[in-house]
Amino acid sequence: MPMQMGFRWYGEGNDTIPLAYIRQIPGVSTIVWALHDKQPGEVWEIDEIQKVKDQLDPYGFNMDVVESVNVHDDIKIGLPTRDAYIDNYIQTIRNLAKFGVKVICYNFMPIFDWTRTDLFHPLPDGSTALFYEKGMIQDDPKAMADYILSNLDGQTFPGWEPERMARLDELFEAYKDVTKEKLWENLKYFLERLMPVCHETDIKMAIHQDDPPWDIFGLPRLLVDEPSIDRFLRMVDDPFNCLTLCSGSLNANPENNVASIVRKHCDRIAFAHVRNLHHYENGDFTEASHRDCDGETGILDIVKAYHDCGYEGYIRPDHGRHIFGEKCRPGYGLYDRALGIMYLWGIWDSLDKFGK
Ligand code: CS2
Ligand code: MN
Repeated sequence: MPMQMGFRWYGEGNDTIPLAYIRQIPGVSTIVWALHDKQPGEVWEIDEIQKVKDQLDPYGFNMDVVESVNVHDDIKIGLPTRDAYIDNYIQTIRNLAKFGVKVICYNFMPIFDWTRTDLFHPLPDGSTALFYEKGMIQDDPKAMADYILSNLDGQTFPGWEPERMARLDELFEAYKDVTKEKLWENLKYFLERLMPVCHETDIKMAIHQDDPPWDIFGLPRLLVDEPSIDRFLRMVDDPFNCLTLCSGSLNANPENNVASIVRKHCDRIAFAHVRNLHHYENGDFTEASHRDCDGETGILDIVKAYHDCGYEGYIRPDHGRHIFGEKCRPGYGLYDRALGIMYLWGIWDSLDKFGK
């Protein structure tokens, strides 16, 4: 079996891209989905999941991969209330299992999900892409949140829920004693409670790396490089404790060699995100097309590593550029991600046919 191709879709009424179009991209079998109107910590109910299934079924897509079931801040902070939120998470896992879900992608970043300083940065070819200007992320998380929220046109943006962003002061206060070691402990506590349920339901927990892979606004970030990934997998050494290996998140630090991490931990990668970054000398970076030579992430080496390892897990193109005049949510348009998929298949099929 080859890798299983997925496409992230934000749901009916919350995504500009019709499922009918996604079906026309060759080789997509999985819709990577989520209930985007849920707050972290809430149980995903059966009837709500059923609604998504009913939307996907006519197109023949499976719903094997969820991205993401977000983790409540109380779990990350380690508050006494965490147990009730973990109970809810477990109930969500059990409900998802009824629909054949196999992989849950999540992250353990304090307060924010991925962070960029420009969501529509113009590129020389006339397209736009996500951009990270290192010098701009200094000390004003509020300005950052305002900027991101003002660019959403009423669409949801995971990790930047307006309800949470309105409580930023409170959240920063709550995290003030959460050191990096404390955060590791809280992650371990969370996963150790989940593992028995994962075995029982055959669902893998697949952590996404932190994006960018370094501390921001004084908040600790854990999954940032090969040693921290090693530590994570050893810490809860269980085949259901897996990775969503994100090439772009990791390669925001150009020292990270993603292909070598693939080779080392292929059996613990449940879900692969592939995207390409172009780095500037001052540490800024922009997201580029998936084609290897358009960035420095090493897309050819990464896909070859998956192929050599006989990867049979799920994969998806990650953020794309905004091209052909498309109006879409940042990073998640149809066209560039469809091109990305064809590029990934192109590499994969050539390796299949012509060998090493
Ligand atoms: C995205 C993330 O930054 C990325 O690469 O894929 O937003 C990802 O969806 C979440 O961090 C997963 O929980
Ligand atoms: Mn990713």
